[in-house]
Amino acid sequence: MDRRFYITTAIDYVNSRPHLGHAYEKILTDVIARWHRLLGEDVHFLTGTDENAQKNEQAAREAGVPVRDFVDENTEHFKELCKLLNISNDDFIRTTEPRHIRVAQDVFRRLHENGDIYKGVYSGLYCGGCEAFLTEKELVDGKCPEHDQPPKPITEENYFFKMSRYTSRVEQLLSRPGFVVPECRRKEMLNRVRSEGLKDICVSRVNMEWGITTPIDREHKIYVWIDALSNYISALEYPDSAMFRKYWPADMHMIGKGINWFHSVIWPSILMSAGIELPRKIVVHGYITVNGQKISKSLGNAIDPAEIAKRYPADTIRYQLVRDIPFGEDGDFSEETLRARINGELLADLGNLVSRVLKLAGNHKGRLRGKDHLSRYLNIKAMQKHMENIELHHALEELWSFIRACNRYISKKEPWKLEGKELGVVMYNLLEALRVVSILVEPFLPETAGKLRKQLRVGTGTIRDCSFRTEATRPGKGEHLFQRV
Ligand code: ME8
Repeated sequence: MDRRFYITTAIDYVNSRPHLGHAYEKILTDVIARWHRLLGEDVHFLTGTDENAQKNEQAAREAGVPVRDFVDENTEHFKELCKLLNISNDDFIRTTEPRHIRVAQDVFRRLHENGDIYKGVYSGLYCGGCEAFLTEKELVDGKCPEHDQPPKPITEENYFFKMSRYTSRVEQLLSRPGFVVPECRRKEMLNRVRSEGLKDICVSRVNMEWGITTPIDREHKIYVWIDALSNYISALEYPDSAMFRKYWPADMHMIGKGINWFHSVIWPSILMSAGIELPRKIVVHGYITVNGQKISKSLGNAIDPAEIAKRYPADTIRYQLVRDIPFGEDGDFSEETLRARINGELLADLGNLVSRVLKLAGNHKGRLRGKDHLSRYLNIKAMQKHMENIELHHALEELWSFIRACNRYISKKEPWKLEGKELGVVMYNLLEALRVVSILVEPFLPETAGKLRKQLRVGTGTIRDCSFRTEATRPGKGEHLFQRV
């Protein structure tokens, strides 16, 4: 295979079960991963869990469960979520795995060997939600704006990473359009680097039982963000595996907007110090909100995606989240909108089209051939462009405009009034259209795509199979793709 494509999600804290925001990030990443498989690329898709955080330990204590059992149990829920939503990840990394611990320590050792680690006393405000020290400037009314909680003052003797050394290189990196998308997120980071520069950061913590011990001092644990970020290379068995050589640098790190600084500034600095190539792109999505408020465990308004997935097919949840939230923006989730999408675009546009076409096709025994104008309504190039720009909602709209064109074509041709060769031509165009839809819809609605292929009696395809062939395959029986809700 010619091109390889490595894409990752953030790894989730396991202080509680997953919420809809976690589901959203995995769905977005899955759509892109599946799209690149359609393009014929050799895709590696990584997700996983961030298990060494202090807040996981705290949550376990509060629950009265040994930390290891607690993180084991919650991790299962994250793995389960991936299955429920048909997430096609190739690997799932847990930061408590030996393969990760080894690499996190190796990265820390490299920073040290490069002369970028020194000991100092840190006095600052720590937000347990962010697992990060905050500056006074970042607070709103004395509270962390992400978690709506006041940070705790901490004074500790820690190891520091000389991130200040990388200010100009990181500024250069952020000056490159496309390194962070959307563009506004890149500018946000660039402006912050230009106004504040990079400060040295604390990369170890003392008096902690849970976490990865630093390779240079047994009393210290590696600061959880340094540990967590290295998952992107530990899962490839950095430094000298075939996997690492093949897939690194990552093509995309998909993350939520609250952790952009860690990915666009801190992660590149670490990689620069350790002498590792930089990722190609940081892709930043917005937040799922409920009544306009970010959902999170600490705000107590979390929606359990597993519970939603029990009541609605995974494909419909995927569709609603991708379709209704312009990529990069925040978007509200409500079951009402979900139901409207199911009854509307999914059932009325796609479901209806498929059942009409298959029913009509049953009445025609002759040949299925004779191209007319229908394929002109399909603009794959536009779809491809939108996917390249990570405007997933536009790509989906483009595909749906073709689906609607097919419905209009039926109304106009009135195939129920046709027979013989004429009917064969109309059915050929509709069946070929559906076959192409079954390919292009796969990244968004993988289960529906499978059902469609089965009804059409066609196999899986790639983008190369999206032009109309000379003759359509005779389909099987139609079944409903979606149920009205
Ligand atoms: O930040 N809507 O973990 P996390 C959409 N362990 N996305 C959301 C969201 C919401 N309401 N809330 C959170 C961490 N996210 C770290 C990451 S990566 C080396 C370490 C996103 O469980 C969030 O922005 O708090 C992040 O991308 C992911 O979910 C995991 O969040």
